[in-house]
Amino acid sequence: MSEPRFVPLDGYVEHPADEMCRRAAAFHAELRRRRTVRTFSDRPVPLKAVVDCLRAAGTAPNGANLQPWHFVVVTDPGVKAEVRRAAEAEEREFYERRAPDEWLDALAPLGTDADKPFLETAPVLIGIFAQTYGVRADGSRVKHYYVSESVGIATGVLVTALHHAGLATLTHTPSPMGFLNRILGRPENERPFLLLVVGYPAPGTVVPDITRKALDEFVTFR
Ligand code: IYR
Repeated sequence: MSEPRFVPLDGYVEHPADEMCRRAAAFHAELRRRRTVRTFSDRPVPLKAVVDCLRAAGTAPNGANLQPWHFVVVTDPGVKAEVRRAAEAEEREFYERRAPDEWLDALAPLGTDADKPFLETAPVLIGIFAQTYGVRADGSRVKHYYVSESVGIATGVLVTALHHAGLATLTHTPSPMGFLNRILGRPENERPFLLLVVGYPAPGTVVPDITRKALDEFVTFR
């Protein structure tokens, strides 16, 4: 067992209360502008910005600091086409057979269907994988903890960072998405968590006319 080692906390910045409130309100104002889009421009994005957003995602709090995630950045048109083909095959099954009516009813306001042209149009896809366990150099397994929580938080940071940088995202979850391991060459200890579509919205993009819950509908103070 290794001994803990400590260093001074040097990155923390305290803001006076009024500045704290101003920053919190400004951050909310920025985040409430974020909308999931399903029509993307084919304009390339600065990969350097995406890379820094991935660095931000990699700072997420996580189980035992084992950082149980892996991100695959896809820009190759051939790979994107392969992902689209496989995703649309699963999605056709979902929409035509697998999805219960209640699920289809819940999705109706979003206007989604089995066609996923954005998987080829958008300049960047990020395959996000959750490492259900780690593998040491000698092939033995390392137990991972709170994997879904960890990868979920990292994904939230990534979506937020990309929005902050001025990029649009779509959290796409073809189900099942085991095909991502094959196409993106990831090992069997990694479970596909989400496919993040990244780019600029297509000119004239429209989004569903839906609302968010009011604060008192999702927060309780005691
Ligand atoms: N994976 C399908 C269906 C879908 C499911 C949920 I829950 C959504 O919020 C949106 C879509 C698709 O991507 O179309």
